[in-house]
Amino acid sequence: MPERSNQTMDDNYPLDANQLAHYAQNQCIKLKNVLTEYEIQHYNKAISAKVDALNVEKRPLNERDTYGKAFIQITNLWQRDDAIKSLVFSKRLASIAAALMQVDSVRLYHDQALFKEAGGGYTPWHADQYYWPLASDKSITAWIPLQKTSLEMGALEFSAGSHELRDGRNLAISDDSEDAIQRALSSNRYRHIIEPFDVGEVSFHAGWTFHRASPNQTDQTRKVMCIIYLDGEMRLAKPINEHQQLDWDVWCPGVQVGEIIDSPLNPVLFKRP
Ligand SMILES: O=C(O)CCC(=O)C(=O)O
Repeated sequence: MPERSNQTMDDNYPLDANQLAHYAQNQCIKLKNVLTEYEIQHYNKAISAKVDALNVEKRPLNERDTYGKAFIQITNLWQRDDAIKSLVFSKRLASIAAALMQVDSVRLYHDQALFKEAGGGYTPWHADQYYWPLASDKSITAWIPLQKTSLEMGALEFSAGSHELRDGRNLAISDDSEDAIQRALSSNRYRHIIEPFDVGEVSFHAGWTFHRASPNQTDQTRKVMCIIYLDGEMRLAKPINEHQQLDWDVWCPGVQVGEIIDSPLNPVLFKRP
């Protein structure tokens, strides 16, 4: 698949000391040229076809709640398409996740396509780990736009260093989380990173880093693929809300509280040699 015969999805994307230090401090980073234009086009086609085939949301935007307006969400596409699996299982991306988290191995938690439709609503401020029954903070999401993504389209925004903030961690994605977290972030003066994404640029953010996106004010769908990785040694924590219980049932089948999350849905995708 890769454009040049000497390039594979398992090749290395080296990170320098500044990038590692940036992530350690801010728990979010944007990296350019992680994928080539050719690779993005290839995965855009494969992922768009699956999202079209699997999407059951037919209501007009004005009949949906804030979460429903924010994006169409289709999960674990790797199980349904081998081309998409080559992206989700790629060592190029998984090795970046391991390097940023400073762990020896990473597992898959799950993947998801997040398509913000033309005219789609904003994604309220939130932290992902509210939804996840995890025993440590060593989780990370690769947010992979499948086109050049302007601010008007709903590029992902981060509050750098906000993983330290406890306020707002207990809020589900909603208009209330947007308001309450915005207030908490402003009074703590974290840097708000709002930048467009080039083709091939990918961001990585930690499970407790607050993030949001603006509405899609263009006439094109903002297509994004996300891959969520866990430290290979991550253990299951006792759920503290109904979302975490659901995630346990769906993404960690058969794993007991306190055990390493190594169900068949959570393969190790990268291990340091
Ligand atoms: O794509 C979006 O609008 C939100 C993405 C997000 O919340 C995430 O990747 O954790």
